[in-house]
Amino acid sequence: MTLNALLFDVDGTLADTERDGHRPAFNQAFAEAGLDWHWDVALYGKLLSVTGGKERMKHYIDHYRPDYIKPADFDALIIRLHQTKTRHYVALAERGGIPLRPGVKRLLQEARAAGLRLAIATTTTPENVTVLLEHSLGPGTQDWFEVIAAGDIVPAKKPAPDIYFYAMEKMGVSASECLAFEDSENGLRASLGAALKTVLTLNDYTLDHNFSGAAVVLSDLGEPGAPCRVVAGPDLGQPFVDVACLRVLHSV
Ligand code: XBP
Ligand code: MG
Repeated sequence: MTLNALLFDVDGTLADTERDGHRPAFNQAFAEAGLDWHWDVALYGKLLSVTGGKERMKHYIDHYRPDYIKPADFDALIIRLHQTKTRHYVALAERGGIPLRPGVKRLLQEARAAGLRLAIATTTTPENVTVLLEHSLGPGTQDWFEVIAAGDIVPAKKPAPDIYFYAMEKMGVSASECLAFEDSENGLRASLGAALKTVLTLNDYTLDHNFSGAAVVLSDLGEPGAPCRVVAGPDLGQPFVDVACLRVLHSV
């Protein structure tokens, strides 16, 4: 089967959004609501085991704040906090405060030129994706993606494969003609659960994750002047990932 489509995760894959994007946005929302909740860099790394911002806040309360007495309208509070958090995240991304990871823009441009179809499959909120694309990839670039599958559109978030199934169904493609791009163990479980060969680019929060099953594990996608490192898997034979390299990874 030839390679026809690339499916991208967003957080940690297109950009390092978690530590300096989502985390401070959560903290701003907590402070604005007068709550004494605060997520430092290390704690946030632990909380990332739960995907989805609303789910993550509930997990924090259940596992780290036995002292907190939930109000009767706790679920509504979580929804309000998440809306405020999204507002702060969007404002940061609009200021261009969240740069793309190395090689992402180059590979997307090359993939488009090669006629590959593109989609997004992420757990984060849709507005977060569009603002990141518009301000970090460039104006109008959300149109590069045939499908932006995001957030609560599927009830079961990663590591469930549902968001990938949703994106592939919308595109009318089968897993065997696609490659997925992920950065985390939960993301990889989702993509492998959808039978997708997966290119893994790790980051500081995912260094010690289990990436068995990935087609290749890389430091990043690399650039001509800034080579990537192969952490596990086949030698690329070149310093950066391009479409030719993706076709080889897809064929084995
Ligand atoms: C991303 C997530 C998201 C973000 C926060 O995981 O789990 O919850 O951390 O975004 P993945 P929201 O990269 O595997 O898709 O607050 O909008 O959920
Ligand atoms: Mg991710």
